[in-house]
Amino acid sequence: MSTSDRRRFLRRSAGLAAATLATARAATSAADPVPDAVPEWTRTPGHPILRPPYGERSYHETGIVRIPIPGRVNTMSSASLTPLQDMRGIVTPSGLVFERHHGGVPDIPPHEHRLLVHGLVARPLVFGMEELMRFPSVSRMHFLECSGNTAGEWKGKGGTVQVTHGLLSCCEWTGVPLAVVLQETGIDPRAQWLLAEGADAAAMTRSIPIEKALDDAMLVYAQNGEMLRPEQGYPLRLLLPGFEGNASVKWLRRIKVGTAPFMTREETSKYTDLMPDGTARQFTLTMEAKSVILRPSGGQQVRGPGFVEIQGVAWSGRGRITRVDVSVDGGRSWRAAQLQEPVLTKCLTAFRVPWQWNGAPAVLQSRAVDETGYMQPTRSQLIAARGLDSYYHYNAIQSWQLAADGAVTNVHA
Ligand SMILES: Nc1nc2c(c(=O)[nH]1)N[C@H]1C(S)=C(S)[C@@H](COP(=O)(O)O)O[C@H]1N2
Ligand SMILES: [Mo]
Repeated sequence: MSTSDRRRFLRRSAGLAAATLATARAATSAADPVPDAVPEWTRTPGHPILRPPYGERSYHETGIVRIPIPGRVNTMSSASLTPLQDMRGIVTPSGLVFERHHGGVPDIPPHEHRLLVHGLVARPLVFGMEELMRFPSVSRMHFLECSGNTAGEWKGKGGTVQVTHGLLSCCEWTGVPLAVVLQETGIDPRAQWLLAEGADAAAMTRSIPIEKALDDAMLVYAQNGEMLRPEQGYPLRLLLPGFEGNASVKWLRRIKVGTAPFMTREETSKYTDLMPDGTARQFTLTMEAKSVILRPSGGQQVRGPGFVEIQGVAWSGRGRITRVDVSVDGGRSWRAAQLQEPVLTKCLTAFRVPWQWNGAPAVLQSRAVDETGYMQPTRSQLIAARGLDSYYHYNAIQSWQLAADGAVTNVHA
């Protein structure tokens, strides 16, 4: 076909497409004529491949971004929040995974990175990245939640689900089971706790129970199909599925095996929970079951009565989610939500409930149940048990109020 032939052909098929579309449109709305059914982007060839060679999302979607925790901008101990209100499915795109770092993100050349494993081991060993990547590997989907997630809800109220619950992500993580590496060094029968230390300026150090180290702890070098992002611990991080995010030490440089917890700064002052009787709990490492409705959620606008699919996510550090209930009347009555497969252990589980909104004000809630039978508490149950003086591990039922005009706001119900 010559160029002019092809043009003629395109013009003819354009006319055909216009006729077809016009019929389709007329069938739904006679008052909505189609001015030109073949738009510009159909009449001209699109971009060739490899522009750019590392792909980007549509520029129409670039408003979906991490945001700093309000009031904590540009400090070295900073955090950014996952835009949960725009999450579809359970995988957090790597560029939207929340960040929490206490001493900034270090720039580590992978070939210079080392992991030392020492203490109560038969053979203290130093590993480079190439050596670690030669071990048998494993890939698993797990959520990661900062234990400070939702802490603002104890006494205050965040506006959007990004602000209230955004210290949460879910990725496919690839690496070596920590147990495999410990088999290589050998561990002394007296070993009870491990120290994990980061190579960042914060030198983050946490104590890990030996049971966890030998169970599902991973030395992770890849995330969502590619090497870790710098802010997620490149080139190597610890991942402790279901544990508070803080213990998943990033930029991991050292593991020391010992007999007792190492009582680091993070576990004597920071990551403890002050109880109503004035004592403080230490090593509350497991993240309890929790859920939140992402749509409709705070700051969103429901456009008029009619069909609304209530969508959210649930997770538990103790295993699989077995049930999520949804209420549209502030917890007076509940309906079981549909759980989206796959339902994986220590992983986000997406849920949904179809709902016909009649336009009357409503309070939307979700509550998660995990395979241990644990049910996510109401806000008043949580406060009755914990008081109002602790900061971490807030996992109460979240309430979103839908007003008659469709506006959604955060309320404490
Ligand atoms: N070395 C090091 N590891 C760290 C931290 C840090 O500041 N330094 N922050 C911790 C905290 S508090 C959390 S919640 C998680 C966050 O992981 P992410 O930034 O990959 O989301 O990393 C943990 N690991
Ligand atoms: Mo954290």
